[in-house]
Amino acid sequence: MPPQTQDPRRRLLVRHAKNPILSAVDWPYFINTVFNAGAVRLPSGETLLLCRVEECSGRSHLCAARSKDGVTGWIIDPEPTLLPDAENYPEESWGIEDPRVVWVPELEKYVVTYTCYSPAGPGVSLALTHDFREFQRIGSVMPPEDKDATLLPRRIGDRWVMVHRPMPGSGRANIWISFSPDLKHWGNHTVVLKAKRGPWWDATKIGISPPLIETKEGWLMMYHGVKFTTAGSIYRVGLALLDLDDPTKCLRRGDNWILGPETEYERTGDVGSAVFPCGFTIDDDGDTMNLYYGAADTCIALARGSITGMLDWLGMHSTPGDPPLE
Ligand code: BMA
Repeated sequence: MPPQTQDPRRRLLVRHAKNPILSAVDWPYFINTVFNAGAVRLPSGETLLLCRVEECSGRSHLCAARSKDGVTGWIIDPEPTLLPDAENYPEESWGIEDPRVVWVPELEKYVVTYTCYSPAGPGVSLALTHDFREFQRIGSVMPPEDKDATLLPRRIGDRWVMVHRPMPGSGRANIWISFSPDLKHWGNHTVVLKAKRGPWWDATKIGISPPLIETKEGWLMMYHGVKFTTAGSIYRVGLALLDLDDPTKCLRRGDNWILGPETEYERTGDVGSAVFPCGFTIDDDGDTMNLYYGAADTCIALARGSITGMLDWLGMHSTPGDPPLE
């Protein structure tokens, strides 16, 4: 067995020394936990995290935190930024969760995909914003049970593309892609990546993590896998590459996870053994990724890595296409 320092995963994502970078004690109002944040770099150069905040009722809302260096000095909205609107959107009556944010040049707006939660179950909703102060809701676009959704930042052909994770009765949850002419009406639903079986880290339940990254080689997709064990679930993150022109086609799927719960703040919390990235920013070099992830459903942590490094790793540690289930 090679020493851990030889493990190629170690070089892909490096945890920040100041982790966790945000937790409930930092909040200007009383909350239970803060985790699973969408992330963008604003035109000012600031990093904005749109965080999932869990209230002491157990329901969640979204709150924006801004920082000059993306690590320290966070200025957090003094009140919730986006609250569930159960009156007009009953699908949000149990809260809103896990936002992913993409800048869409054609719309000159950020599109937020988030989980709307109600007695009917979790579904997918969309909202548009240009400043993270005013939001224009498109409403629910995927009925329960469905979650873990992100929009591609541009149309392919003339259709918008959404990656998401419906939850069928069988319990095996795969990643799907759907298409829309107008962001509201979605169809041509296609499975793009299937959950594996048996001992794999990504058996039974998978879903996207942050938004996809457009590279020359394809859409780089970080996705989470859930391993069920007798001691509970373990949430980890791995990589796949989708075809640029036809993202329903998986070009490569990594064998191993690249980020899993290891540290105290990832292993211990409201939901232990969970790392759950929903957003990243990219530095001026166009290659260094700052990946923001929820740790143990309790706080937000940061890991940095190189996109080129991830593509190189995928080239060496993956199987072409989406391998068969067995
Ligand atoms: C998933 C989502 C995430 C959560 C994770 C671990 O199903 O609901 O919001 O972080 O479980 O509890």
